[in-house]
Amino acid sequence: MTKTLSPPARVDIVGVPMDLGASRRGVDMGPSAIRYAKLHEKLESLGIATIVDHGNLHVPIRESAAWEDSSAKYFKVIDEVCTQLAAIVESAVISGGLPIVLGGDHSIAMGTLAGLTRARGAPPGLVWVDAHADINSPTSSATGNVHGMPLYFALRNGFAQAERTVQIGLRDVDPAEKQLLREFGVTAFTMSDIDKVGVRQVMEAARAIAGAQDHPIHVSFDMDAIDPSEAPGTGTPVKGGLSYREAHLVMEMLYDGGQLGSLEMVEINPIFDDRNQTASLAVGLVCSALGKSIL
Ligand SMILES: [Mn+2]
Repeated sequence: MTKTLSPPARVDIVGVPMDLGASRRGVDMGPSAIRYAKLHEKLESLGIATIVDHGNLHVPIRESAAWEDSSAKYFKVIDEVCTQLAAIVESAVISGGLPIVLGGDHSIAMGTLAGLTRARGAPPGLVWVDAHADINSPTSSATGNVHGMPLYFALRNGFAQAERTVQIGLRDVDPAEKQLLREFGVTAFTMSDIDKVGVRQVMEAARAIAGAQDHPIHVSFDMDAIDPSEAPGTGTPVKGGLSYREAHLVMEMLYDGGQLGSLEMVEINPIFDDRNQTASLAVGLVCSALGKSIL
């Protein structure tokens, strides 16, 4: 490693209390849970000089929002919030900040990726850490839940490029999604791949693919990628996920690569959590991605 690395000088935090993309409610409390887990204090302790917290975006509540379309429920409302999120992310990047987006369900990734793409004129390299592929289209989705579709829309709308998109941690993928992953040409490392070669080799490949041509890398981290024994506070838990240390190694290796440009932590559901441990883990992972090391 020849690069001299240091934590970013400025980060821009924005919370998106969105739960319209999911069936199980409660992820709208994710941004509060992450802040209560001392996000600010821990970022300060890394030596980050400027921490700008934009607060939470306004997200209409389910009781007053309309479904409109059962193949992509609440899409219009979600899209409106994503437009606001994109504007904040775009201006944060232009101001020299590293955006940290706090979810909320994973549908908000559409807004984050749109903002990053507008700010830089090209989509970021994308490392998508998740138990699920989130690449359903409204026609392939069995549920109509938009949090299962953000990668589909990001790829289709040009806010992500398949050849620089890597998924890590998959273990629950719909048959139609397998087809869509192949059609788009997204690289996917399943939990089985991690079992066979380990996180280190997977992350070396992921950095090479997502970080090709020196593009900044965005990590979109769904907490359900982690094993439910470590991250119980999530709406769609699946057994056999990343261990505590594997999850940290993913983030540490993104920092070591020197190309991390933004991150989002999504799908934290305090209703299912145990004493806020999932949000605390999310804060620890953010710190690992931004340069916290053991020694
Ligand atoms: Mn997801």
